[in-house]
Amino acid sequence: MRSLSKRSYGGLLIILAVVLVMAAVGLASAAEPVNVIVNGDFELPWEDNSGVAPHWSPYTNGHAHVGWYEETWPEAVHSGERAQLMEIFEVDPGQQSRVIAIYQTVDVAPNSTYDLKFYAIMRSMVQPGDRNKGEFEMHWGVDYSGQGDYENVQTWHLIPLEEQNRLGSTGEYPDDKPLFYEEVTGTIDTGNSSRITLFIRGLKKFATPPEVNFDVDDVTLVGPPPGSSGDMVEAAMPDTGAVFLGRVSTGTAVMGGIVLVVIGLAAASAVVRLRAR
Ligand SMILES: [Ca+2]
Repeated sequence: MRSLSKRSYGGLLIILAVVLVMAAVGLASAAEPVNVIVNGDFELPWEDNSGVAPHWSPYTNGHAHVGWYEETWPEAVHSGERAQLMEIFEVDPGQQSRVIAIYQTVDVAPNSTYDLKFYAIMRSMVQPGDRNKGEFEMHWGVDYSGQGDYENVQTWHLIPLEEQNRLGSTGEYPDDKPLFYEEVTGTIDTGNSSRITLFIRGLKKFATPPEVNFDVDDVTLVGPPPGSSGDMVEAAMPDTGAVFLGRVSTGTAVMGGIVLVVIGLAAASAVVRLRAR
């Protein structure tokens, strides 16, 4: 078999160099994460009388008195001057698992992982000795079709929260402890979705009299900018030749980019040396 001429060898090296530099630039410019939630701190002034913060929508499965309110009680606000308050009481006789929720549909990058974080308070009128018996719960869930359809949520993630006295520091001694927010975290893998809906819900399981309130503040969902290809890059497996999708941090991508730039430059200088001969 005829060996490669110097010229065709040089041509191959040029192509290799160009490919490597392009790959390096692509990796090194891996976009910085962004928060895709709008008005997650609930600070935009309430525009109507629905009680639901701008850019958020309400959901309930009914059969109870439910209400959404602009929370301005400083003790029940995590940041700034506002939070989202939701309440349930007067459940219809025999009804179980009544739900109140807010949701927001956002654009996301597919094949990416987003970090969800928010803060919540769950507080009831239940007597101290009867709290934290599991009558109330909070959850978050995702409609991966981005249609804002509650029925599309397949998994509800239970938020472990302490059930506090609804009246906080204004309660009757000795049940007059100030309210406190608890941090909630989770991850959302977008799969092939470029648009998803995030639901945050409160649940009252039984048709008992006590009122329950849920406060939510500072919701963030952080990941690759919508429209980007996401943070999953293809990587070759040398042993099997298989290709897998893995999450690559920006730091790793930049390091990989630097390595590829060095390899590309080495290949390019080899071309120059070959041509100089
Ligand atoms: Ca706030």
